Amino acid sequence: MPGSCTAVAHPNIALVKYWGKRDLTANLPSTSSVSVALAGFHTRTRVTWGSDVDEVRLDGRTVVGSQAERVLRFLDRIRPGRPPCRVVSASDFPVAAGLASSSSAFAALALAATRAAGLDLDPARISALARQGSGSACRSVHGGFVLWRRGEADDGSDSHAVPLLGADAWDVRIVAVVVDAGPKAVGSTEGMERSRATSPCYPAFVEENERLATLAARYVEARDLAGLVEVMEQSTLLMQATMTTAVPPIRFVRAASLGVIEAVSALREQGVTCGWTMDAGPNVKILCRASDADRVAGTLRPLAAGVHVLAPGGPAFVESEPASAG
Ligand code: 2P0
Repeated sequence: MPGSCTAVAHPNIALVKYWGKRDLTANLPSTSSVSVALAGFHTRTRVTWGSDVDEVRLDGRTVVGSQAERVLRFLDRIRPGRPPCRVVSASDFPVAAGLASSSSAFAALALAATRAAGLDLDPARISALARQGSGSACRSVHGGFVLWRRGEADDGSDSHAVPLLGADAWDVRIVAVVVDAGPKAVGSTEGMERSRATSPCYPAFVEENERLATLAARYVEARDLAGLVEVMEQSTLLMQATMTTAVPPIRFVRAASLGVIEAVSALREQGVTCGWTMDAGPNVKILCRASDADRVAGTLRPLAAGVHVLAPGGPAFVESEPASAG
């Protein structure tokens, strides 16, 4: 059954954070999280199942070593003893956008690889599979606003994302403010494990973040922006508390990040419903109404190296049906 398939996925950003794992190999999270997919940015991945040799090309270059191994090990999970595969993947969003590409990368890979292998899995199964490549990728299988339930099962079968609200169902925007496009000092996987293992704040984060995820899902379904941004900021601050009290500490916030956060507070005092979040880096993302996005972006542009205004994006999709590779 050799075949190939191309799939496309959007990256997502967390509104309530995934930070810490209860199982390191399967990427089972300590808490549930909530996210929104970002339209306008895509990862497009073609998988050919049954090529001459294993080959992984990312953004126009053949990769080897740990980068290739991470992709190939993922394919091994789909079918142990698989034939050699060719994976060609490219993302169209600039590194300077300050957004993690692993969420869209493993969502597109999970969809393309299963279809190319002749499997037609439901979105929950594809989401659970994508999670094993990179945790946040399970959320990029669905579009719009998404809840990733932490799940209880040891095998991770109930730890996958579920859709809350479609991309077109709520007219909001994400304003991504780039203050520094440089590489991360500490990767997410290492940062969350160090926080879990050494921060005295970590147990409080886990307890409170689970409550915030439930609350955020309700605010999304009610389209309550004021409630959602309050919860989003609280989850971000709790995550940062675990980072800054880890041993040794992890500090992503820069002076420029704080300048953006203060400007967001000032906008709110002027009556604009909006809130900020940050992830494992110095850049700041603001959630606001579509009708306020130009004002928010215009206010923050002088403080930033770059500003992107993004609408909620749709689910991962297959671009071409599986075709026989001969
Ligand atoms: C999130 N982050 O919820 C959180 C908030 C970063 C900060 O998911 O180890 O690349 O591959 O499961 O998904 C980034 O971590 O980590 C992330 P792995 P991933 O979006």
